[in-house]
Amino acid sequence: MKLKAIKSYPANYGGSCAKGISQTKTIYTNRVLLPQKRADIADEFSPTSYDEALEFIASKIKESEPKRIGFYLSGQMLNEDYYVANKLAKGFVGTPNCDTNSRTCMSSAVVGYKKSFGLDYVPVRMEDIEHCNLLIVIGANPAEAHVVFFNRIKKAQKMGMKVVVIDPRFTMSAAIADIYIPLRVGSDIDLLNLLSIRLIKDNKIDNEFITNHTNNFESYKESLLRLDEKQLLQSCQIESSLFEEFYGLFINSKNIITAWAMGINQSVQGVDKNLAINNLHILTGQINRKGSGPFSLTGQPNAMGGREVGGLSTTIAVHLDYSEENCQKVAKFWNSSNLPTQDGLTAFEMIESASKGELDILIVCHVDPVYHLPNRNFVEKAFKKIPLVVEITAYRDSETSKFSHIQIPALPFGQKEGTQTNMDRSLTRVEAFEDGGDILQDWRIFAKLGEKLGYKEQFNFRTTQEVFEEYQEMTKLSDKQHLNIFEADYAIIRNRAFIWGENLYRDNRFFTHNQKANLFFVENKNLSEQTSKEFPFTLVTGRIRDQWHNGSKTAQVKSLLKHKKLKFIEINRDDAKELGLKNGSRVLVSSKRGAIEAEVVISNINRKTVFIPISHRGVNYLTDDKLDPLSKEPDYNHGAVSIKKIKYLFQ
Ligand SMILES: Nc1nc2c(c(=O)[nH]1)N[C@H]1C(S)=C(S)[C@@H](COP(=O)(O)OP(=O)(O)OC[C@H]3O[C@@H](n4cnc5c(=O)[nH]c(N)nc54)[C@H](O)[C@@H]3O)O[C@H]1N2
Ligand SMILES: Nc1nc2c(c(=O)[nH]1)N[C@H]1C(S)=C(S)[C@@H](COP(=O)(O)OP(=O)(O)OC[C@H]3O[C@@H](n4cnc5c(=O)[nH]c(N)nc54)[C@H](O)[C@@H]3O)O[C@H]1N2
Ligand SMILES: [Mo]
Repeated sequence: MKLKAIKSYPANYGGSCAKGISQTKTIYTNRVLLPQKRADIADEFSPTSYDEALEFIASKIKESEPKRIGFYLSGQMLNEDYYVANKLAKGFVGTPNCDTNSRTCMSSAVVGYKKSFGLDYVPVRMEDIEHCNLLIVIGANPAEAHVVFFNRIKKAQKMGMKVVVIDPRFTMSAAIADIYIPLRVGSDIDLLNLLSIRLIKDNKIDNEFITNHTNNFESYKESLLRLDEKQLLQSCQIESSLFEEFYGLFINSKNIITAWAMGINQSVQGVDKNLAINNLHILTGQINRKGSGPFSLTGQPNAMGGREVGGLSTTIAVHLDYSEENCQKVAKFWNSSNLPTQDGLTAFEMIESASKGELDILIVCHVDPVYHLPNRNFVEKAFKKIPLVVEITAYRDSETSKFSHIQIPALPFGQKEGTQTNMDRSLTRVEAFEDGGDILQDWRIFAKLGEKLGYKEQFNFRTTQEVFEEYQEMTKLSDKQHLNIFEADYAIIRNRAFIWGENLYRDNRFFTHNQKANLFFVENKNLSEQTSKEFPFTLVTGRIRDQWHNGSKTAQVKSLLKHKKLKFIEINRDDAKELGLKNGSRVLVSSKRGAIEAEVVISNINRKTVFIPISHRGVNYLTDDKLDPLSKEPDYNHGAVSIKKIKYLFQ
């Protein structure tokens, strides 16, 4: 089958990466096609039916109590799938423990935006890049992780936009940078604070914006100016001339966008790092104008939609926090008397709770937590303590499938339909271009489970469009009606994206208590695991261009395996020399928590820093499970590891 690009379609304008194009192949390979069950994870699975499996799950839910039940959802689910799952979990099973892998992804950005501007709202669109003079890419590698957007970056650069890349690794994105800053891993707050100090001292800030639209400037400034500029620079381990070059470019650029992703968010100080970025834009008034603003690059296809639907355990639904008033509104809307009243456990907290034997049932949908959560040895032990693990998935061989008791097949991309929101608030349609036979789409599985629990009427949707329309109606409950998804039209977005929340911060009025943006003083506390004699390297993890996470789809496609190996470790040339390593050497990488093997790739990464891609399914045996105290996002990057050459007997 051939796919044809629609060049006029907004968001990607007909562009796709190699992974996207390969979707026509991955629809058929490696699929789970039958519901399966087993009593013990040591047993083989045996076939069952949707009805039998869902009846069994419903009976177990009735035997348990809401707080002992968890739902683990995904930023890759479509809005309709998310909506029905969230409605079932929070509205009718009555558990607040319904979270998503977006917790491991951009929850630090969510909290950062809310603290600075009062709302989980991305105030930049992709098209802004065409009006931008300076793009700062910090802790992100769009050349491999946002391939289509990266093409737009390159185009804008040709038109005169400058690009600064700040990353301890010399990435494919760094390769096109006008200025590349190889800062010490984990020192971003120091660099951003240094920049803010200089802007204030040289009066290169936007005084009008600060006076009229900003809170806390005086106290922020007082704390900030107590920091020592020299020490900050030293902490970043960069030359002062390089900083000056960056600073010069910054103050001479009219419109500035800062774009960031996992090198910032995935940190024990992920929220603080986000605040440091937001501060910079508040100080300089670089927000709410074309071509400027703090731009969190969202990772998964529908991580934004998940936030809007309310899939995180810190919201009930549609951007609504757990206040008494909101709970009443939602209970009335869903006609439910079973709603939880406060935040539930976040992703990793559910696993911590399982490790104490406090979880009876975990329903996992479109996500592979055993693979993707940090400190995997701990995670595996916790999973073994959950009496019933249900995995709803489209593909075989996830790491979680090794720990699940029931596996339920779902229709994959290409056979399902619905809507999703991309990183710049464009709501688009996903079409089924193949018939999926008897397999059910994710939302139908949750709706069927709802029926089995006795809520036939509340889950009586006939089509995906009906689900969408109920969700739309619910977005009217959002504060100040800012989430205007209710204005979209399911048929129209087939050809034209709907952009929600355009110009929400009109006239620089934010969604805080007094409509002003908040400055927060933040400081680098170096809270990540520190290197030691035994573990002298800092581990950074991330993506490669042609593989998608655990590779259940992409690692099946031969042409996608050509770009980079799946299980490599990047190491600095001089470090490699000291350890006697060459390209292709095999090494054992160990942390306090576990060990894995990998193949050496020598690169221009900073010294004493190594990188392992998450296409290496074992990467999280190494990673640290420290969490940011507010966003609860894990500190995946920045654990300490050792590297030992593996000597084969017959080498
Ligand atoms: N090909 C491909 N693309 C994807 C995905 C995929 O699996 N494959 N996944 C999607 C998802 S879910 C996500 S979340 C996004 C992620 O998108 P990105 O975050 O852009 O991708 P990562 O490779 O995780 O890049 C993080 C970068 O942060 C750098 N970094 C690490 N520590 C630090 C630090 O302390 N400071 C700074 N400044 N930089 C640091 C790393 O070296 C790395 O280059 O990608 C999305 N796109
Ligand atoms: N060390 C380290 N760990 C990380 C990260 C990192 O940078 N470093 N990044 C974190 C981030 S940002 C993310 S987003 C996560 C990603 O981690 P995950 O989201 O767990 O990874 P995926 O491989 O995308 O898992 C999706 C699962 O859904 C299945 N699936 C595919 N299509 C469908 C469908 O239509 N329906 C259903 N029900 N299932 C389907 C796939 O087969 C797969 O098993 O990893 C996190 N973990
Ligand atoms: Mo992500």
